[in-house]
Amino acid sequence: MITVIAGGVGAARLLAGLVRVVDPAEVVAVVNVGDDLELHGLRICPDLDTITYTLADAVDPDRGWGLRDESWQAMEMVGRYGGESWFGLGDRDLGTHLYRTQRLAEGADLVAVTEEITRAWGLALRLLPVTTDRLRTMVTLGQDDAPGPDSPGLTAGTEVGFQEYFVQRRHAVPVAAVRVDGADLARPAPGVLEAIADADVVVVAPSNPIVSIAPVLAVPGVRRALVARRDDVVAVSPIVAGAALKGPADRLMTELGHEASVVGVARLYAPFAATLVVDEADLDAANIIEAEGIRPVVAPTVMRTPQIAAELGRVVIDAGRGLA
Ligand code: FO1
Repeated sequence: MITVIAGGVGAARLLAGLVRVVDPAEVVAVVNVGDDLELHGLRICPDLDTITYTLADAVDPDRGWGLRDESWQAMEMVGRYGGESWFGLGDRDLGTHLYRTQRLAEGADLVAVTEEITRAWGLALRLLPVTTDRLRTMVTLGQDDAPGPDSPGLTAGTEVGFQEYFVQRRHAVPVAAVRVDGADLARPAPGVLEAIADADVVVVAPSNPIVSIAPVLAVPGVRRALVARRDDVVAVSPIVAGAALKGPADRLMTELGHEASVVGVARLYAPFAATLVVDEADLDAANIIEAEGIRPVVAPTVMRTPQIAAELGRVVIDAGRGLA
């Protein structure tokens, strides 16, 4: 079994590569739910849906999230009434949130509903929300020296939900702190700790270390379960040559006092991962990474094509099995 600690887009791309080199039924993704939000009375799970749509080859390739061939009539109607239309919910995507919300209201839990949705898309891999309890990544905004149209002069110290930071303000504002609301009371969903304990290899996907990976590890018991498997944990750096490939991972690391580089990622991940896969662009950092107590493996990590994603999947599995 290959267990993958997963956020959104980067994790979805790696998973799409992994399922081309191993039996998809052997893959379990433990997925972040800290990005989730309630909007229009609906429960929305961006990371679960991004992975589902990507693996079903239904995701919009340009956005990396949401469905291709989407229309936006419903949100236009909401906007017409002055309702909240800043979070882009497409008309087909809304069907997912309607179904999930109804099933949760009927008393089904998020593990069961996620299973129903992935099965409906014909996926063989298992997606597990890290918890079925409430978990919300909250972002405290820092001093914005260049207020723009996306951050209407908000004072430093304002705390907003993750999507209000990431989408509504287009993450165009500095961050002073990130916390995971509900982490202290959340319990790992059934199967999560077993998926980590029983895996041949545990993979930390190239997701945002601060707002995708950290919230998963913030659920009591999860980080400890990873530390116990450290020798078999392989992480893939989301930072390449000092920059994030998508989203604010580099800026968030800097704003929160970490080095936005593969060395900064190595320092964050060394306690629970024995191996860090970095892109060839970071070959010269290999010895510094080693000094941080984590073994570097250098390979192409920019998944421009499904073939590169599959090759990266192969590298990750071999590294986890001590073959690379
Ligand atoms: N990201 C955006 O940048 N703008 C959006 O309007 C947006 C809407 C959206 C709707 C459903 C969904 O599943 C994801 C959506 N995302 C949007 C992406 C989402 O904010 C991120 O994928 C994750 O939360 C971070 O990985």
